[in-house]
Amino acid sequence: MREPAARTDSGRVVASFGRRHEVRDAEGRVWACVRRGRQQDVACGDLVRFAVTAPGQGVTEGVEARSSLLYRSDAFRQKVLAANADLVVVVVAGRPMFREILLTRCLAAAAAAGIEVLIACNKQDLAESAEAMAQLDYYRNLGIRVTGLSALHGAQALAPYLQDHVSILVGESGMGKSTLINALVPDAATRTGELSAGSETGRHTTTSARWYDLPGGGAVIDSPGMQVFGLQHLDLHDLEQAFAEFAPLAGQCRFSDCQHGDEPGCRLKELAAREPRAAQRLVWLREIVAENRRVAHWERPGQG
Ligand SMILES: Nc1nc2c(ncn2[C@@H]2O[C@H](COP(=O)(O)OP(=O)(O)OP(=O)(O)O)[C@@H](O)[C@H]2O)c(=O)[nH]1
Ligand SMILES: [Mg+2]
Ligand SMILES: [Zn+2]
Repeated sequence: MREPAARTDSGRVVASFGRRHEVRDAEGRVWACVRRGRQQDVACGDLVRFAVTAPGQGVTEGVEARSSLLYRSDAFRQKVLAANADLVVVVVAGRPMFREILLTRCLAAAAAAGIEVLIACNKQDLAESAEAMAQLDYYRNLGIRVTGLSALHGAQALAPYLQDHVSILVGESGMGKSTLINALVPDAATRTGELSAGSETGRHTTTSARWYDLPGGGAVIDSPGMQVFGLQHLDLHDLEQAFAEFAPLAGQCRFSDCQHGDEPGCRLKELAAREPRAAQRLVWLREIVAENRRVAHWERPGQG
């Protein structure tokens, strides 16, 4: 008699925590899975195949080809944020005031991953949001969509952007990503209430990415707030293309290998001389390049 084949199943990764992840199968059952040893990273949003090892448990054997992959990377490791998303919503706010350098890095990561972006300026009920919205005019003029809303008073303003998309909310801690999820997804509240590791602070900081189906169609992924956003996987050419004001100028400097530093005839510096915000963003772009020079060659993760 032959051994019965080991049972395998497939599903969507709805939460990921390092080597462990939760996979939801076609019947809606959730499996606690672990990836094999040195296998590639598994991201929230991935479609995976897994071998059943025990009731409710499995080992992930393979990841289906991804339509997109958003990740950040530093000198030591890459961190996959979400797979198969087609919209990155960068959540900012006026209190605490968002840091523009992180917004810039989030936008660059999304552009490099080929994913549409939306900037959601939350906490419009607070007076400080006027200053935040004013700062965002520059991005609006670059053609990036910006919307203001207050998660505490409902997230309806966001719903039309999210409908039928797979979106990921990213941004600094405390901007209101999880509060937005709670406003958008009726039964989410119980699950966003996890306390942070330093739970004596009583703050409900999100510690892992999690997928939520939207009642009207589509899904939205909550993600942990970030302090830093490494872009070691992007080279100068990628970055030129990922900064909307510089992309049209790329390749037009006098020297074809221009680093946009002290070289004469630099088109990016010419723009920076006219536009202070572009000057600031060019400094940030060059900082990323300098960071990347300090580390060895970085392997890009595959698209699946
Ligand atoms: N006034 C005001 N406060 C808000 C609004 N949205 C969220 N907050 C508050 O901002 C704080 C942080 O909200 P969270 O939703 O936990 O922020 P987060 O972006 O998920 O933070 P991390 O999980 O740490 O990344 C909470 O105290 C919320 O009540 C808003 O629209 N207006
Ligand atoms: Mg959160
Ligand atoms: Zn140049």
